[in-house]
Amino acid sequence: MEIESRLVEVLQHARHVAVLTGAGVSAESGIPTFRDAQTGLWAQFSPEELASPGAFRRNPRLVWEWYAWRRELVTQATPNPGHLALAELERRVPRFTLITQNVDGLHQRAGSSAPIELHGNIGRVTCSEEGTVVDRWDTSDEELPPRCPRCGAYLRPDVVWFGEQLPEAALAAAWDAAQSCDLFLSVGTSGQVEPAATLPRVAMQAGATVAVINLDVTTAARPPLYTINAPSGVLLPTLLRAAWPV
Ligand code: BV8
Repeated sequence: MEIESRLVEVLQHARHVAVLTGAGVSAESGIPTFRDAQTGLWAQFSPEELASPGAFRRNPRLVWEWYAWRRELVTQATPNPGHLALAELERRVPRFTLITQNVDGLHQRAGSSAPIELHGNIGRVTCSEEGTVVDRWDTSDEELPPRCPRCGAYLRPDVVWFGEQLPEAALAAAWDAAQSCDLFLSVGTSGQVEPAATLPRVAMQAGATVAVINLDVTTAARPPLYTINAPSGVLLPTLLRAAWPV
């Protein structure tokens, strides 16, 4: 796969690389992307219907079980070469910021040191009233969702639902990185969900080179914008090897 030499040069000389990842980066780990997360049992629901406070209020058990199903998928999954390439990239450049929309924790398992989790992490559970993380709860009784051992409210996944605010510090750190980086990679995201989808534009307006790596990218590109139609698990290792041949 041929990568534009200009982009490789920008990467080799970049002071600060920022990367935004979406569900496409975990697709090659066998985790359905958000748009096709609805397979089989869940086909009759749309993510926006299940990933919202309203859905949890109306049917807490259904929402809890959807996340339990996805948590199981994530536990079975392993980081793919795209995740591993991003963990290596962090070691190759002077300053690196990884911003992820994914809630699967695969970047951490691949060795990325401090990904900014804009939408939370499905591996964590919080009290739906107190907002604090709950590590252990009573699994003896059948009731789902389980209840907070402190206040008795339902437990919920520690993810940001549609209509909920993103964690302020995470969003601010992501915005800062987009404004100060000299190379911004947007990888495996359809760019449908705000405010994450605005980050590549913030980087472009701040003068960064932006590369969009996706399977269905269509925009016509000319520097400082690059678009590459390729699976991230193939493209990212290829990009690293082009910049830093072993
Ligand atoms: C907010 C966690 C302020 C949960 C997620 C009306 C009312 C209320 C809100 C809104 C509204 N209109 C707009 C909004 C804002 C809303 C929004 O953007 N809605 C969209 C649907 C229009 N945003 C919010 O609500 C956010 N909060 O704005 O607060 C506010 C508050 C109240 C009212 C207004 C504003 C919160 C958004 C966070 C939602 N939570 N996840 C969970 O996971 O269950 S979002 C979830 O969907 C993911 O985290 C991810 O961000 C998103 C999916 O996007 P992608 O990651 O891009 O995945 P997708 O499947 O779409 O695309 C995959 C791509 O990869 C594809 O392009 C594919 O081609 C490519 N690909 C596939 N395989 C590969 C590949 N690429 C490379 N290699 C491969 N192998």
